[in-house]
Amino acid sequence: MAERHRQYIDGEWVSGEGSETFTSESPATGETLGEFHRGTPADVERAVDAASAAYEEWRERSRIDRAEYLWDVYHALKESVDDLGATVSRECGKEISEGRADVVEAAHMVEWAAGDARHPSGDVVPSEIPSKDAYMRRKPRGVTGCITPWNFPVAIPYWHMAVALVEGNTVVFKPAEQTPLCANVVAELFDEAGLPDGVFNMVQGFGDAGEAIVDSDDVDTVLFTGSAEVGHNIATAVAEDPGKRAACEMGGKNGIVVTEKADLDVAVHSAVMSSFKTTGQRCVSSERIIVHADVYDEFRERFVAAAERVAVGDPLDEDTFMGPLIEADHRDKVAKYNDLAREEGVDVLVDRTDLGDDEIPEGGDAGHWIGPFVYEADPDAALRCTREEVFGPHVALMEYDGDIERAVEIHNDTDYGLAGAVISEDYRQINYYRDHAEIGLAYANLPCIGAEVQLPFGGVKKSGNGYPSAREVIEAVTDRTAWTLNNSKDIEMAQGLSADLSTGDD
Ligand code: UN1
Repeated sequence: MAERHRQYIDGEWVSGEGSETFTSESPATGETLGEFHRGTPADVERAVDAASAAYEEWRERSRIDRAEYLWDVYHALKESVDDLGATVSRECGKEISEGRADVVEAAHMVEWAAGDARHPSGDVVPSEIPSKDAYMRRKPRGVTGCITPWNFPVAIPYWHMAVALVEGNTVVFKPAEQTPLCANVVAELFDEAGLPDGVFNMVQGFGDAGEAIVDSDDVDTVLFTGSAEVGHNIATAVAEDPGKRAACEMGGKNGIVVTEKADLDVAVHSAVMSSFKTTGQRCVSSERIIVHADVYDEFRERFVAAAERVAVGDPLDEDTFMGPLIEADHRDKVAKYNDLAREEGVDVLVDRTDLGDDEIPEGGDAGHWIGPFVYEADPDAALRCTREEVFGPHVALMEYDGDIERAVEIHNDTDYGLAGAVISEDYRQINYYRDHAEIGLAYANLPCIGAEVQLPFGGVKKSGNGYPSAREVIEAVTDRTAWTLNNSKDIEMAQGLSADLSTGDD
């Protein structure tokens, strides 16, 4: 019988308390990729205990020493771009260049965090008193729970964990249940780097394991990337405990504005990349393209032609643009949103909901595949299909008339605020968008996917309350301390406060 993959707790691979197992299956072919012990809340408790015990020693080390372990992880990631990239594609269905990019992005994040260890940390702050030195210094917060999604099964775990570890926190990692094989490699790389026991722990499981992390009194910080619903529940639960902190990065209903001054080659290319890469399953994917009336007909014709042509197929084939959706349940959800759009009265332009047999690779389960769905919607109609995140290749074209202010008004008419783009050759329009689009990641003349790790990553409104990447993770996993030192034998107070101890007797 094939080996069952285990939990990684306190430096050991352990089966865990429960007897249940689960499997990972390729969404493209249904092939079983591995069998895993299902972690329980009791396993989370053990992992949190191990992380708490390891914390005291880990936090006493220098940042530079802690980062040394991450350089090993970085080199291992760089060497495994092809192999691990193929595993990513097999397990989550992203086409192969995206599988490799996931590993490259992970390596970049680890490189950023390890390199940052030798950069200044904190601030030197002026004081009113010449003999006082004042600083902002950082302290690690303790045990960090990292709950990560399936769509970037290698990169996002490192977004969270590389920084948390360099800053002196210990970690309990709960990866998405859809991509346990990739998570297993993430854990193996930490194990091979020789991190001290208990500094990194992983519990493979489902929502009950994630909840146990969020509810644990000994977890100080929760970093979450995933759905708006789960992120909302985590933020609400953590808010009950003022000593605990959650940084949650959730979804979007991201828009691209194509103005009358757009270069339409750039517009069509950007829109296709933003809407169909990862089969629309990025939190930054675009489901709304807002196009000026003067260029609408030409844009529509070209975008529709591209959506008809997009190659759906085997994710391991270099010619594929879109692989399958992650799960049959998710395909049902996306197909239901396509039906909903029809019920809401939109004009459907491209409907590849049901692909032909020749488009589904041999052995592929039809229940996972879907092609582009493109429709025209009235921007003033307040439709559910143009407001709710679908997380699939489901795209509304919205025609507007008027100036950039009108375009941005439509763009911002959603509860979400993660990513977006403006396509225009006019710098005034671009600057207006930059200053007024209610989003955290804004692009001009580019797709709204493909962020680099050294930039902040996160949204506003319903898209999140945190920035779980690079420098911004430092804010989440550390506490700032004001540290003031007197270099004189005299005590001098700020604000002109008297330091005279006279009692009035003499
Ligand atoms: C996500 O979709 O959850 O900006 C993350 C991007 C990637 C990360 C996406 N660097 O497209």
